[in-house]
Order: sequence, then structure tokens, then C-alpha cells
Amino acid sequence: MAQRLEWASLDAGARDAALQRPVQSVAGTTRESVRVLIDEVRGRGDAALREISERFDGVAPDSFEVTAEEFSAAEEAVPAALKAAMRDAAARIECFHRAGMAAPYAVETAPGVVCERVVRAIPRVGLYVPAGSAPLPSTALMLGVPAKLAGCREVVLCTPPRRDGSADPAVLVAARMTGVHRVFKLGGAQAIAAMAFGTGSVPRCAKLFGPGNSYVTEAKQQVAQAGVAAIDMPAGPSEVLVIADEGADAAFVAADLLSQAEHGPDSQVLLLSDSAGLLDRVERELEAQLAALPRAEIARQALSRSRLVLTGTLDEAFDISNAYAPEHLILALREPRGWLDRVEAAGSVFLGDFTPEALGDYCSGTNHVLPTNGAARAYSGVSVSSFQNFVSVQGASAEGIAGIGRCAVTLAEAEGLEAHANAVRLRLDKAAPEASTP
Ligand code: HSO
Ligand code: ZN
Repeated sequence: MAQRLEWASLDAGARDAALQRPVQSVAGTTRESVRVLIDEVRGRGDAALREISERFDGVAPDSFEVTAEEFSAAEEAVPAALKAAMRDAAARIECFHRAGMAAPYAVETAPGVVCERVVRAIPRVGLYVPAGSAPLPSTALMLGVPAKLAGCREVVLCTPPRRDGSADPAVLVAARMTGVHRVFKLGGAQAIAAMAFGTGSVPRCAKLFGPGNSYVTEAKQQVAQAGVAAIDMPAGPSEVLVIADEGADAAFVAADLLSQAEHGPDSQVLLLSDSAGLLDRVERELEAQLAALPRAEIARQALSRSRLVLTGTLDEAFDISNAYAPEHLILALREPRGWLDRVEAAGSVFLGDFTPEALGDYCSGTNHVLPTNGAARAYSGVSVSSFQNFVSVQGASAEGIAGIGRCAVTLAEAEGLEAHANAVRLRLDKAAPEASTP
């Protein structure tokens, strides 16, 4: 079960160790086999995809692309209640993401000089929706909704085929609901390679999004490093950090820790509290609730590497959390909003006893594709702007260059870049002869 620690009794080394994520280093063999897979797909396209899918998924479909008939069958197969919940969630995700969209703007920085920023959708993007130990239709919503709001011309989605060669029907329904244009039954590193390089059947995408296992993550990293496709963010196993006070509900806290732990054996779970009593109660609750979980084995493995830490104060807990920069941060505190200013780095924050992470995972409206492995120090979760580029624009009139041209000439001369200076002087001669010489 979880490891109990008392922060005050740990030296610097032990504190570092307590905040260590478990082995992040990708085995050299994984790196090498991903490199080989990518090379095969780049070199031989669909033929390689067929062989690799046969090898890893046990199916080699003639066509990877999901057909209109398959979409219709999926609509039939998914229960009405699930479809309604997906529509409901999609509407709230859209509501929140629309409100955060960047607007173009223009400023006159000097008389006759106008600078603007315009927003352009990335024309073709690739989404990856995993289906490993659990298919995740919610991830299709989290990626599909902002892609659509951004206005991407073509949204491509890859999701692994099941043994019988079909795709998960709920993932297909979610994809269609958000207006994804083309879905391919492809998984793993081969799906990433296909979207990055393009094959006969899969179109080449400029940016790739979404979570996945270590092969998918490594493949995204490799295509990004090679400059072939951009990626949303570096990814690792999912993680949650809970800061709880004496008044927190131990059953709620334990349930939140377990909902993270059931994602996978490598999930990260941390609980910080200034109350030893609360930590005791949560420990008992974890045992009790774990027994009833279908994925208890997975959760138990994750919990074995998790930590319940007693801090001197809540303030100290925030210092620890900021150093760790968790993907999810739950504030099981009496005045959660009052502590928000203390949060420096986190993917997504959950305020108070009635905001479990599971709400954000599915349907509060925020995105669940978030920075892991400490990336929250410098990366943000997926939003509409993840699917857009911002292009700056400037226009100067004759009056404009007359006013600011000298500034450019002085800087150009200081840098010894005479052609730069000349490009400005020539205009100044025409626009404002009196301003062209100092
Ligand atoms: N907690 C996961 C997202 C998810 N949970 C999907 C359930 N389904 C990573 O943020
Ligand atoms: Zn989750």
C-alpha cells in the first residue's frame, strides 16, 4: 500500500526521492523498436502498416479507414444514455473552450504603424485516441471539440483496431459528434508514423495530439525531434496530487486517489496533508474501497509507489506541489479558492470536496489532455489555441516610416547590418527626406 512519509523528517535527498516519478527513461529497446517501426512506415507506407498491424493487433484490414457503414453501425451499437452523456459533455467542453478562444487584435504602435495578430487554424491535424486497457471516447471529445472550434480544415483520428478488426463504437460516435473528418483503425507507433509522414491512405498531418502508451509517446517524440510533425506536449503516465486538510472527507479523498490509480500501474498518486488523522483515515478508506474495484490489481500496483505525506503546514504542501507540478491538483480544503494564488504549476486544479478529478476527466468542460511528468512547469493543457497558429502582421504608411524609420536605422547601424539600414533609408528618402539623415 501507499508509503507514509513525514516531510520534516526527510533530508534533501529523501525529499527529492519522494517527489520522483517512477522510471521515466524509455528503455533503449523501446526507442530502437519505435525507430524501426517509423522507418518502415515512412519507407513502405500502407504495406508496412498492414504488416505491423497484423503483428501487434492481430488484424490486417484491407482498408484502415472507417466507412460510412461502420459509423452507422456504431451509432446503432452505442446505448442512447451513453450518447446523451457524450452530447452533454461535448456541449460543456465546447462552452468552456469557446470562451477561451484567442481573438485577433490590432494596435497602432505609432502614428501610421499598425501591428496585428491574426489567428489561423492548422489545416490538418492528427488525433490519437488510445484503446489499450480501456477505450477512451472522452479523449475523442477532448481533442475533437477544440479542433473543430479552431476551424481545422481536416481533422484525422487514429484509434487501435479491436481483435475483430472494428474500432470501438463509442470512440467512433464521439469522433463523429465533434466533426472529425476521417477515422483510421490504426494504433501504436505505426499510427503516429502514418499521420506524421502520410501513407497512401493516411494523410500527412502537421501536428499530432493525444495520450498513449510508451510506444505512442516515444513515436510522437521521435517525429517531433525529426521536425516531421509538431506535437501537443511531452507525455508520461497520468498523475494526481491531493492537498487535504483536517476537515476533508477521507472517503472522497481515497476515491480520488483510486480513480487516478486505476488508470495504469504506472499512475502517480500523491496526498499531502497537515493532519496525521486525515492521512490515517484515508489509508483505511483506500483499503476498504480498493477491495470493491474491478481494476483493483492495477490500482494496487500504482498505490504501491504512491505517497501519503504529512507536512508541517498547508503552506508547505503548496511548496511541495509547486515543485512537483502535478497534472491534476485537487484542493480538498475548507477555503479552496482562497489558496488558488499559491498554485504556480499544475495542469488542472479541482476546488473543494465536491469537485472530483473525474468531473474534469469527463464533463465539467475543461480539457483532460494535460501536461504530465512535471511538464506543467512550462506547458499547458490542450485548448483551442493548441490547434492554431498566430501570425503577426504589420503595415506602415509613409507617415509611419517617417516616424519610426530612424529608430530602425540606428539599431541596424549598431549591429553592422548595412543592408537593413539601407532598406529603411531608401523609404525614408522618399517618405520624409528630412528624416533620412540625422
Ligand atoms: N485522467 C485521464 C483522463 C481520463 N480519465 C479519461 C478517464 N477517462 C488523464 O487526464
Ligand atoms: Zn481519469
